[in-house]
Amino acid sequence: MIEYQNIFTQVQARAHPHDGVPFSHGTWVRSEEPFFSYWIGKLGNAQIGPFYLGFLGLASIVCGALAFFLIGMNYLASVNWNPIMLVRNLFWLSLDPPAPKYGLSWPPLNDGGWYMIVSTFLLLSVLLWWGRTYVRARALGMGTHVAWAFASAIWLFLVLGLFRPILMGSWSEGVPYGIFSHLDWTAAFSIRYGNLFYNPFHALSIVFLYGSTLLFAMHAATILAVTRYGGDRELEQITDRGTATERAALFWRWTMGFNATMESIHRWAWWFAVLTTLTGGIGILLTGTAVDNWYLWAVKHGVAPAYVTDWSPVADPALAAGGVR
Ligand code: 07D
Repeated sequence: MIEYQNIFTQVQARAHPHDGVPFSHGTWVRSEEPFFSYWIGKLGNAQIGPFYLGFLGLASIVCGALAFFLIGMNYLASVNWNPIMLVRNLFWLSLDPPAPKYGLSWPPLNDGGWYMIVSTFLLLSVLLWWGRTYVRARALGMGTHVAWAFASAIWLFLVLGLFRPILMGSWSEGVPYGIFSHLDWTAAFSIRYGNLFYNPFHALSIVFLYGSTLLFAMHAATILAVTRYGGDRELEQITDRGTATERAALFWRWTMGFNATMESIHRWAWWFAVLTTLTGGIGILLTGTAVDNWYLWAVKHGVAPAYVTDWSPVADPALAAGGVR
């Protein structure tokens, strides 16, 4: 029994490679002979292939690779085409959006034009991959839950790079493509708009992000704890429930007073994950468009206390030069 435990399963059950369920309406066919990898089997299913890459997948990979390549070439150009400097400065290099003076017009190539081209390919790549998740799910006769969860992440991605810049009237509002530069952008964005912690949608997004990790840990731990009763064999748990599910449910009834069901736990997980980026996107869309300073917004609405200037040693940021009232 002890040998049959994942995630480090010692015994790998091997049968003939499985081609997968038949499907009719694919653009192309599944290709390549499937093979087994012992090490991949340590993490999940040991079988690799056969592969399916339809038009959407291939077009997405081409667009994504182009974006990646163009970012790399811009990095190289910025270090005078010196590959050593590319590696040494990799984390500091950045492909930046155009300057504010260009507004929503198309900037010259070396002044944000490459950024716009890369953004276009990146957007195409992400949207095409979304199409692939939708179409493949349909071809398998599945629901499209994965596609809609992915759409929630794409919503935040679009707010950051497309919708908000348009509402602000400038492509310069976009996020730079660089390791440290995007971190700096994030910190500067928070400070510019009066500390993002006071943005209630940022707070909600964190609730769902942290909530997702908590739910994921609880669900994963519960199922692993009942694998000895077959709890991880989902099919059997539905057709012949045995004692694993009941134990798992009872455990939470005893410790928490409430239990999710085998189905509802996945709905909880789906909603928590989806709401992270859904609420996040709303928060970013409101920033700079409807609200210019989240701290002052919070004071105005009684969420945060105002600075009491007669005894507080801290200067009221609203009174600082450039402070927005
Ligand atoms: C970013 C969007 C989907 C991505 C997609 C991917 C490719 C790549 C690559 C070809 C993740 C497309 C791209 C496939 C292709 C190549 C090369 C999803 C994304 C589709 N925050 N904060 C959040 C916390 C602070 C700030 C969310 C915590 C500070 C800003 C989340 C803390 C400041 C923004 C969160 C904290 C600040 C956020 C992100 C603590 C300054 C956002 C959720 C403990 C640092 C974003 C509303 C997510 C947002 C966001 C957490 C602090 C700034 C909940 C825990 C105060 C500007 N923050 N944050 O899933 O939605 O992202 O805000 O301090 O824009 Mg924050």
